[in-house]
Amino acid sequence: MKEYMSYSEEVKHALVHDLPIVALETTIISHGMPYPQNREMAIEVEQIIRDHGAVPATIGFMDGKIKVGLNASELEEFATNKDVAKVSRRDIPYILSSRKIGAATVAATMIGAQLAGIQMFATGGIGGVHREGEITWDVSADLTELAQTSVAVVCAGCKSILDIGRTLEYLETAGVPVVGYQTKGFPAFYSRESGFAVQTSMESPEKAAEMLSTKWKMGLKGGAVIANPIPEADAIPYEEIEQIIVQAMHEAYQYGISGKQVTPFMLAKVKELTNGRSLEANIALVKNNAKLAAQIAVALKQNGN
Ligand code: PSU
Ligand code: MN
Repeated sequence: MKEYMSYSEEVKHALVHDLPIVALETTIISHGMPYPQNREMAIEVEQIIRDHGAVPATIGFMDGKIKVGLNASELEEFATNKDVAKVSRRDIPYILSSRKIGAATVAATMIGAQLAGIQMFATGGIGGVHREGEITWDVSADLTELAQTSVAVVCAGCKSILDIGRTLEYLETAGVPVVGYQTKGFPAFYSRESGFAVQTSMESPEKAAEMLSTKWKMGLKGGAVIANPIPEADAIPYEEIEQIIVQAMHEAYQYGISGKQVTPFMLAKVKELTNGRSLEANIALVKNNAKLAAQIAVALKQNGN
């Protein structure tokens, strides 16, 4: 396995000295946002993690390696290269053996993080059960990954382009804790509320770290979702974004978009229909999640994890 891993100097140093580390995904950079906002977001998010006492490890696939920690030119490559594949669990063997460039989804980032010994991961939103998933069977591999890989994901819930109720049902069946950070409701990415409740609510990073460390000490494998609502000032009201999402879904259907193209198509469409406001909200919530993930990572190390 070691032959497939490659670490940045910063991450190598952190691993040797047992410092808190927060993993970050590359799909959000290559397929989730346009250039140059994607590169700026990636750089700023890494800095927020450092400012809160942890070390960032942005994960992607390049030259037959899982890169854990990217340098500036590698990051630029993920932000600009149009041929970056979107890599989830099933795509990892091919992307490594073909030595192509691939962006890691939540699922693939969790795999890379676990292989590197990283327990915390910050992103925007997780994938889930798509609307009409009972017909299309479009259920993100992020969910099966959360069931088996022991990495906690801090996110702003998931978008209502997904069927949030069924996504939460799936996570319950799979035994994945879903924790609301200072909230009793599961957030819907652009909006602070989805109308669905979380299983449990935590008031501090320390409490969240305690729960995670208990889970893993018990030998209960798998991840957890730490759902952190978008800051009030950046939120878009649910009803407003809902209409736009429905319109974007109609267009996706008309164009025959399917499979792994669905999420990137929807993200770009929603941005267009909100005149860029959705992108601003997206950037704000990722930053907010990076801060919380760093705080939990620090607390986990203080608990001896
Ligand atoms: N949701 C977002 N932004 C994203 C993604 C999801 O709000 O960028 C990305 C993540 O990388 C996630 C992936 O893991 O899309 C899920 O894709 P799919 O539904 O094809 O599994
Ligand atoms: Mn899918």
